[in-house]
This record gives sequence, structure tokens and C-alpha cells, in this order.
Amino acid sequence: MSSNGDRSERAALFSVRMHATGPGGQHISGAEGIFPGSVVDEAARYYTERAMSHSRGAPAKTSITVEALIQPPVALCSLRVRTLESSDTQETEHTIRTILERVGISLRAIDSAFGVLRAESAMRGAAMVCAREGKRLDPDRARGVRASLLGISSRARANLLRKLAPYSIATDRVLEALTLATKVAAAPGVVAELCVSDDPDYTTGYLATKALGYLRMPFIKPEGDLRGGRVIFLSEGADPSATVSWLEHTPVIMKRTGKVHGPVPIRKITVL
Ligand code: PML
Repeated sequence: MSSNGDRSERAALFSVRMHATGPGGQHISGAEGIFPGSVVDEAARYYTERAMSHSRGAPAKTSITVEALIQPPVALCSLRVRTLESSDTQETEHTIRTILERVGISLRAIDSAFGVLRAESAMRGAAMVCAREGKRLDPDRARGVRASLLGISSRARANLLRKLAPYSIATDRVLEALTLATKVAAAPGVVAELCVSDDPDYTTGYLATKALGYLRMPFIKPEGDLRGGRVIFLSEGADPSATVSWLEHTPVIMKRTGKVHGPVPIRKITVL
């Protein structure tokens, strides 16, 4: 589904969001985009079909929300994409820890993040963790923070798909994770984000910062592991409410696209 039409620069824009849950209310799938009014019905149909055919099972309830944007979305350029060369979970965890330390995140905060990501019940929202103290900063620890009101223009989407294709990663999952990571990296106070999918069959996550870009992390967890989640590290002294306001209430759209590279060894990764 092509997201926001570039043709509608001045037309009213809408956020279209899908959330599907199972019989016990458990999360099955979610997705969203920003679209001009002329394609809202198409977008709603596309997301409904996606919810109905998800590998995690048929949803008991699917909600589609259509919300008119009251402010124009902030235009962003997608983060640079690379994939770490790694052959197992140990190597990946070592790399994640090394990079997080290099960007100034304390050992205590890193351990706290892994604690969140390995908790038995995955949160739907992201945990916000102080990069120095390691303490949780999100106001509602059960809910976490949910980045929303995000999309990609149809031109940027087509460009990104073309750039991702040579590495066989031109998928909705990568596009959507990259869109979200780009919004998170641009938020006030954010130092880094670490993401592990809660899909048991998907073992590639990512570590993102504004300078590092979007670094895909294969073997971030073992196959079959249901655990996952997102952790956003905030610099010491950052105002968590400003971060939440950007993530949850400020619409953004990716209109330009950064570079996409293939696999890189850790020695080639610089963080500044
Ligand atoms: C998710 O499944 O929701 C997150 C996937 C993150 C990694 C996507 C990728 O770059 O392969």
C-alpha cells in the first residue's frame, strides 16, 4: 500500500492505524501510515486484509482508526540502513553492548534494557530508560510509550524499496521499522533505540541512533523466542514528557531517503 500521496501536498491528511488482537486481547499485529483523504478507504482495506492474514493467527478483534491530522507532518529523511555481519546471538549481543557503551550508555542502563527485552510478557509500547542511571522514565510502565502518527510518502517508499531490494530486505516490516526508528531517533533527548521483534520467527532486530543510523542486528534472539520489545535510551536530564509528546502526538512523514548498505563487520562501525 502506497502511503501518503506526494500529489496531496496541500490536501487534508489522515493517520490510518490498524490494531489486531487475539481472543485473550493479546496483540497480534499493528501498522499505520499517513494518507490523503482520497486513499483512506484503500488504506483501511489494505490494513484490514493484513490483519486477517497475519502469521500469528486470525484476530478476534481488528480496530481501524482514521484520524484527521490537525498539524502538517514534520518531514524527515530515513536513517541510513546497514546490517551487522554476525553469525550467532553471542556475537550480536557483544556488538550491541559495545556500541551502546561507545555512545555513552552505562552498563547499568544496558543491563536494564536487556531485562526489559527478555521479560516474559512483551510490552506493546517502548520502555524509556535513563542512559546513565538505567531507571525507567516512561510514565506508565505497563503500557510504555507508543510512537504513532508516522508515515512515508509514496515517492520515498518507492525509493526505499528500490534501495533495499539488492539486499533482499524490501519488505513492509523493514520499511515500517525504519520509519518508526527514524521518528524515534529524531525525538528530543533520545540517545539510542534497541528493538527486538516479538515475532518468534523473526530474529533480526535493530539498534538505531541518529549518527549510527539503523543497524540491523541478525541473531538478536534465538528462533522460537516469543519475547521482544523496544527500549529507548534518554540522555540524563532529558525531559521525558517532551520525548513522549514528539513520539505520540507529533505527526512525521519520511519524504527523503538515506543510504542503504549491505552487511558490515563490527570493526567498520563508527558511532560518531
Ligand atoms: C518488528 O517485527 O516489529 C520489528 C522488526 C525490526 C527489524 C526489521 C528489520 O530491519 O529486519
